[in-house]
Amino acid sequence: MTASRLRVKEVAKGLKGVQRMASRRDFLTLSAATLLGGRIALPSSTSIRAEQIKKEALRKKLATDPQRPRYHLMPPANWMNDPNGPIFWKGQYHMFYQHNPNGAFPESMHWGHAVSPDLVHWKHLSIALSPTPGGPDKDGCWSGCAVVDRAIPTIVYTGVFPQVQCLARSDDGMMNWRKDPGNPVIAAPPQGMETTGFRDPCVWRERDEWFLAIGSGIKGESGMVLLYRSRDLIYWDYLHLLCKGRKDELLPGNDPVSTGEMWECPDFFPLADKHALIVSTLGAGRYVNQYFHPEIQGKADLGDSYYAPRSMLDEKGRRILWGWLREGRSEAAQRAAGWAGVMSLPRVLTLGHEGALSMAPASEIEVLRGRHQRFEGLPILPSSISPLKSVRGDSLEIQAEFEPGACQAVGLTVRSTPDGKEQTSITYNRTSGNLLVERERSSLSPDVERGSSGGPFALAGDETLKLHVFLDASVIEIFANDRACLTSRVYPLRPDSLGLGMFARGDKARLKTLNVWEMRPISPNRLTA
Ligand code: DQQ
Repeated sequence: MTASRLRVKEVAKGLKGVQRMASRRDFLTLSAATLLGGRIALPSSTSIRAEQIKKEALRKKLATDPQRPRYHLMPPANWMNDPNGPIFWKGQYHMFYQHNPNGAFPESMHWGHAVSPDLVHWKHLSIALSPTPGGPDKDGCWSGCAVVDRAIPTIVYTGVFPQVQCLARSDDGMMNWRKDPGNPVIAAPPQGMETTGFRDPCVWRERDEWFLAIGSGIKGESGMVLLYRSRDLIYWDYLHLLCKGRKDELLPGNDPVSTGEMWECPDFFPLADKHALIVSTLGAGRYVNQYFHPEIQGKADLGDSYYAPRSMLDEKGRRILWGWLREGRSEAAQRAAGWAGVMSLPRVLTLGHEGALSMAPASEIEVLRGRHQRFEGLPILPSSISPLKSVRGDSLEIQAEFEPGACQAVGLTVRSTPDGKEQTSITYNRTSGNLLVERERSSLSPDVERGSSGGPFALAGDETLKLHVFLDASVIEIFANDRACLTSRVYPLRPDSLGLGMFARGDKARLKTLNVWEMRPISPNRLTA
């Protein structure tokens, strides 16, 4: 066991340590003023006005952008990626996230902050963390977690560059955050280790000690998670590897996913009588003497949009997982849109069949259900689409159960124009044993990801196919038979891409039941809060 006391005690002078609600721009202005020996250099009223006009124009554009979801959380504008430090505290759900408030591109990471009483409706709060010029996070406040230490909410995050671990605390109910003057609290990976990365701390408590798991890896080998221990969140001892991947490991079903050379955003927690570790792959296993032994591995989401998930425990004892839904269109399109990145719906984790992780949408979302329609016992003829003509919408919750019979594939078409020029299929392909979102015709735009996205999924014997689908503008989140999730992004251009239908290929199938609800937005516009 290597002991490394890594805290840098040196306290830098000047501005380091306090970082709060001021925007990065205000903060830079304040820094400049301080450096100018107390003379305050304020931006001119003309430039403030120009900035306000620009912001107002962006708000207006975003409020009516048909690609912006209406019931998923996202920042009011600009870039977002990983969920950070989700935490239930004093009756409210707090969500932080990687955020660039200066544009719809990943640069100069801040921690955005939103709060919710019910997991569904959100209020945006001031930015929690911004890079401190000259500080260990001068190039960005990267991902991490939030814990409560002796009643004080504390963020543990990665400062860059180089990648180091930092602390920030709040004394006023998570409104303002002060950085620890001794940051970084962990200044480098364990001595002698040549890592591919050293970031995204996940902290938990066991009796009177804190543990910290950090994402890392070895070049040419595998991803790994390093384990540290501390009594006070400040002085950390490196213990050992909590878990390490195996080179070119395949997931069950021979899914050709290498576990990679770097594991980002480890999320480690107890679940029923097991522990779970979520990195870029996911699994459950035993946690014995601070070592994690995976028993089952799989993908948190079969699609290509869901990434960097983080979980929280709420007051009901539920383990709730959030993920970043990345965009599926070009960087230029994202910049032009003025926003990028969406938070997934909250997913409640349980241990399912044979100890595999099972995810279900939190029941709180049902509060958004509006007009309801139900269909029952409909035959689905092969090789054509049977539209459900009375249903239209890009903001829907759908629960469908199919009897596949002898067909090769069965599923739903969503976001279809009446002429089918734009349409997306959600397909269970029995022949290939996959669940897919087929996006060949999702959008007339040349600037979007096409092709199928999905992965291995098989029904047992005469099991029915149960699809629970959430459509929200450019977001599609699918939960299948309580054991698979598939998230995708689509960007239909035509305003009439609102149709819902069903299809079977190879032979007929049958729709047992379909319930569909129009979903209410969580804010009067598309600005989330
Ligand atoms: N995003 C963060 C990193 C993390 C990555 C930077 C995962 O901390 O490893 O925005 O998406």
